[in-house]
Amino acid sequence: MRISIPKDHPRAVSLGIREMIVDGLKEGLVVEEGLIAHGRGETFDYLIGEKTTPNAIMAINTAAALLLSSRHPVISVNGNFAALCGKEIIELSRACGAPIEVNLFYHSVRRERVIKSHLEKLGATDVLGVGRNRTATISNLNGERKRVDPRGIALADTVFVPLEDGDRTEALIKMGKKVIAVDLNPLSRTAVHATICIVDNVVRVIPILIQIILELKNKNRHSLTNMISRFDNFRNLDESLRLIRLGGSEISATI
Ligand code: PTJ
Repeated sequence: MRISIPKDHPRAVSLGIREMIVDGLKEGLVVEEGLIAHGRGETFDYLIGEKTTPNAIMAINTAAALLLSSRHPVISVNGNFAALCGKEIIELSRACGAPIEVNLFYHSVRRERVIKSHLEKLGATDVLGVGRNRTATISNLNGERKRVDPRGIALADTVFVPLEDGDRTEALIKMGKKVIAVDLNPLSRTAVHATICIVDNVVRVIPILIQIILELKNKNRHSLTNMISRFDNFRNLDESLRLIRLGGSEISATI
């Protein structure tokens, strides 16, 4: 039985997000290991003050520019992302014209289908990477995640990969693709290897990303390219670490 979280509870938002993951587990979207991954994310979220930092905004701006200037951007969806951002994934796909592809670390055909139908119920029309459609291969990668859809990740020049587990980002980069990651842990392999890592909670990132994409939509290619070339992923990650170190007592007093 679930107790209802009082709205004025100081940690109501964080506890609410936690419940979305637990609901996702019950619906078969999320694996048990996804709860542990979420807990790791919560820790880093606590350390950055559970808010979108100025350097995360800079990374989101650059990610929007990259998605808009890519020929074949693709949004990769795993269990946690589907549970936390179902409706927003579809809005993001529409805003930047990127297809949605399911790609799972703890792969099962059943969960692939549950995620697909969850997204379809929310309005998605063509969810890639499900069942027999996974006929292409990502080189330099072991496990089920190497099997991808030839119309999606295989063809993509840019792959958007929230809550990633590291080695796939490296493999995609080795294939010459650009990777936009969303990872609360600025020390993770994903964060370090991605073209752009947004160090923030995916729940906060996606609505801001959609809004910025809509604002940048009429910009010409030259100004988008300029925005991308000004971004330095390592410097941005360093800034996240600096804010974590600075936060200390100031953050713990507020959350
Ligand atoms: O659905 P599957 O089978 O593809 O599995 C998905 C998980 C997330 C379980 C799998 O990819 C995994 O084990 O990931 P890791 O290696 O635990 O990495 C997840 C990363 O996401 C960690 O660095 C966390 O800090 C980060 N993270 C967790 N929750 C969030 C997050 N980053 C942004 N927003 C979050 N809400």
